[in-house]
Amino acid sequence: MAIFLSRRLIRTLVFSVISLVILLALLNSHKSTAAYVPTPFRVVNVGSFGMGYGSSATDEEIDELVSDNLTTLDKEAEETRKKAEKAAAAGEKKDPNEETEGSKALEEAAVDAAGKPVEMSLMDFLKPTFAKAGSKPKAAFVTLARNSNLQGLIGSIKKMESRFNHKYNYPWVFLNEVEFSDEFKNTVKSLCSGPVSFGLIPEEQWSYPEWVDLDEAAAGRKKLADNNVIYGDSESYRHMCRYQSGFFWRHPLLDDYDWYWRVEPDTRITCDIPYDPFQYMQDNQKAYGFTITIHEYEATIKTLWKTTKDFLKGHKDYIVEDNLSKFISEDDLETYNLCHFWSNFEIASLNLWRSPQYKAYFEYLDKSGNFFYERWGDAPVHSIAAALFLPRSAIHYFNDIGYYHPPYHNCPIDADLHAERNCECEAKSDFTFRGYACGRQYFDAQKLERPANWKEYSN
Ligand SMILES: Nc1nc2c(ncn2[C@@H]2O[C@H](COP(=O)(O)OP(=O)(O)OP(=O)(O)O)[C@@H](O)[C@H]2O)c(=O)[nH]1
Ligand SMILES: [Mg+2]
Repeated sequence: MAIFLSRRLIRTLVFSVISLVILLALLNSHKSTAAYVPTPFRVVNVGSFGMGYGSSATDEEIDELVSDNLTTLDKEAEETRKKAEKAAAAGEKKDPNEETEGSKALEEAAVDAAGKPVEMSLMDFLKPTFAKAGSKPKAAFVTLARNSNLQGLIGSIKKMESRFNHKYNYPWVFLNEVEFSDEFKNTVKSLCSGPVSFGLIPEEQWSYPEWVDLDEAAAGRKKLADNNVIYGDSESYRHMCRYQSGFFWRHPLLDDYDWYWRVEPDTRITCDIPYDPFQYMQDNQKAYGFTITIHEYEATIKTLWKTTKDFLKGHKDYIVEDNLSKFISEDDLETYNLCHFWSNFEIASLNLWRSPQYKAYFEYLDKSGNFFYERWGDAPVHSIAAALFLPRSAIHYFNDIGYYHPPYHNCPIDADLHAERNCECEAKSDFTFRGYACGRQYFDAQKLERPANWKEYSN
């Protein structure tokens, strides 16, 4: 009897343990698929457009954010980075005959033996990237900066690490047209939890191309400066915009990556990011992700739309079906409404810019010289390309990522999400539905229903 009872007891115990293990496994698998899926939107028709202005953050707000005491985290970051660099160095010693899956292979597949582009849609070009669904994305943060941006960058990196990257240890690539100082390198290395590399920009990518007339460029700068246009007289700003449009993704330090997250000085991630946005992009066939939309200063892009239309005349097939063109034009592409994704934050596919379609578009724009004669920004250039050459399903609004670039915030206006993600931004500072933003145009173009409470945050 005693033996019989204890056998029954053992069987019950074994059964309970197995059930518990199965239950835990189920819960865990549910978490891993659901974790990176941001709040879904429903698809319905939406209303009209109005004017208003977003609220600005104060200098005190920035100071308070910068002065965060993250010393323990910094040490942890440095230790993790060292480990990650060792692992990366070990990985570099791989078989040189191993087939490369990097940018070179993709670009080679897009041309024939004679170097002529093969007929291939942009989504076909991106297919090998999306075929990697489920595997860890080849991704890096990319920061273009001057040595003098160091102080502004410290806060940006600390927040990115504490809100997201300390769990993922993605690498960071810093680019500059002059050598980074030792102080710059040592400081940022001590803050990043992943491998860090520093790249020098080739001179021909940060200087005037031979077809640009320098007198005409000087006259163009004077005209914008006389009209008080921001950065109107700046040459370096123009080189920066041209570089961000046509070159950063060609830097050899990025060759092995599929994805990048652009980070600028003086920006802040203001809510926890408890999932991997790169993974979300890769697994869901997204090619371009953003947080803030805004109107461009018309004076800086007087002929951008005309030049774009001229280009499209020869490349009608580049405009894909079910694109996001309504985001950039409300009259069937007759005129540009100045809406764009604010490119100081981008989580996107490097292969989008490496595609034959985008490269041809950039070359055409560049030949006009108007990155210099006018002051074309990389934000409208990227946005127009994404809105026309990608299906709208490949463009993603990270409504759940709290982000601040002076003077505008993307801050979740959903109270539950705001609390769940530990946001430090104020929902009332959210820019999305203010008149100068383009959230309304975006939601319309994507046929998304605006959040129920959007009007409270609209002026
Ligand atoms: N290396 C280098 N980086 C630059 C230069 N000018 C701007 N950048 C970087 O390019 C990015 C965009 O420049 P910003 O000055 O922030 O331009 P912006 O965001 O339009 O304007 P702000 O409102 O001033 O932030 C930032 O990451 C800067 O650090 C430059 O001359 N050299
Ligand atoms: Mg900036």
